[in-house]
Amino acid sequence: MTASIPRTLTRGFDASPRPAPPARIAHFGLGSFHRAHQAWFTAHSSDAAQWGICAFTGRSRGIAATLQHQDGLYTLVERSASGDRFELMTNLVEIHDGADARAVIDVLSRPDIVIITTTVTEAGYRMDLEGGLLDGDEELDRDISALRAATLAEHLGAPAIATVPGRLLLGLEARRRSLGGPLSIVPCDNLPRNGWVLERGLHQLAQLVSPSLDAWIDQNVFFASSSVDRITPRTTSDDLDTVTRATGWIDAAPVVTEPFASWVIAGEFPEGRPQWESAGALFVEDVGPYERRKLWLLNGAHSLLAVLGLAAGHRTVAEAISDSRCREWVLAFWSSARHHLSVELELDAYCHQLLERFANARISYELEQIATDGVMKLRTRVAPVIVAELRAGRDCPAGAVVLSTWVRHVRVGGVLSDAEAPAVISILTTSATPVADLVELVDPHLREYPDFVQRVAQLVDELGTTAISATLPRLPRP
Ligand code: CS2
Repeated sequence: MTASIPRTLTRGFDASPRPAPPARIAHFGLGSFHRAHQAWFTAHSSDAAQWGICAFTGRSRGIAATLQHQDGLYTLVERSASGDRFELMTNLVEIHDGADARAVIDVLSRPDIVIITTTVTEAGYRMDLEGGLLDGDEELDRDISALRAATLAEHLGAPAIATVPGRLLLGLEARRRSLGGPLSIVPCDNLPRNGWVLERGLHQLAQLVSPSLDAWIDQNVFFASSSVDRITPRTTSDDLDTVTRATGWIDAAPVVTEPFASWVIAGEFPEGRPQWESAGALFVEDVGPYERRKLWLLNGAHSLLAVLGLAAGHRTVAEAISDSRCREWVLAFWSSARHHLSVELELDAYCHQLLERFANARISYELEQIATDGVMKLRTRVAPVIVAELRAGRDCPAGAVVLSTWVRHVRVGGVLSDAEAPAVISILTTSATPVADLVELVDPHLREYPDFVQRVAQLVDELGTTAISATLPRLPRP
């Protein structure tokens, strides 16, 4: 008897019928998180057969060719502390390079496409937390000029557009011209008030590009806000082998994720949407309380572990949370955050579950991955807790420790991959008061609390330039 040779995934790779659902959702930012989260919720909705996804790549463009080769099919590996579950995902029906302007125009012109989702990282929106477009963003400025020219022309052509807001605007102009009708946009990044921010930012951009497009967006585009959650590490080559061994097929692009998944959404979908609630999504009037709980407790702890854990020589979240020093600081940060979170949201159970999720050592979630874009992440996940505590007349020791360790890191260890690295470098090379300026870069509100800034500066001095694993501060004992 000969063992059967594993075959590469395609819709017809074995005898099972795998019809592609009709394309009705466009997604920007085809990374692992999208495939573990929004695609999973859509695939598990009761009307999944009606909702196919056309996805555009973001920063990792190579994935387009790989997934096209597999007809959009991929394996989702749900990795719990005790084992793996394998699911074949079939609802990605078109994959495009995000830089392909003709594809953006074509997809968004189709009236059947009624929802856009985005996972483009917090920095990818090129907006501040009030939805203001970033000053001096050269790529965005080039996109504005290209979009102005394109919207004035009789045919849109295929302008080279580099930024996500620029691509969204190009697609919306195409839709306006094609009379494609209204649609809803659901941002799915860890940005506070993400729908509101994107709405304001896109309107500003549209005003600079074409006032009539801006008016059309006002009438036809519905912005939802959403809080997303599923810890999804980078796929490794071992994961590819694991999939083949367990399933008998070859998948060049599987996604590994934890069993937990949550999606809280507020918004209008006048042209319909998948029954995401049948897959466990929660529809609410106001995402705010859920968003703060998730951003501060999960993401705040993640960023804290990234800063302190890397300093202590750890590689993954599971390693860092098992270090009692890191764990104590997480608990201290949570105590501060919980003063400002709704008690109705079962915070004890939520934190307990988080500790279990973080401790799942079979999920190898790299601290370096979380440390990316640290300035924006500290601003949205950690600084609001510090500011809220200081405003309430309380201290936030965990906040001071994480900021000082981060400052020490960028001064001594170099800036990690960060969209705001130019601002950090400028402070480091020109400022007479670098600690205060770095703290202020993270959150200008902290300027109002000189004693706190002074304490961060003092901690930075104490940390010095020695290897931190030896000096990572301990939580003071009462
Ligand atoms: C993480 C998040 O990398 C990071 O910044 O904190 O990606 C986190 O894993 C997800 O938000 C979990 O839902």
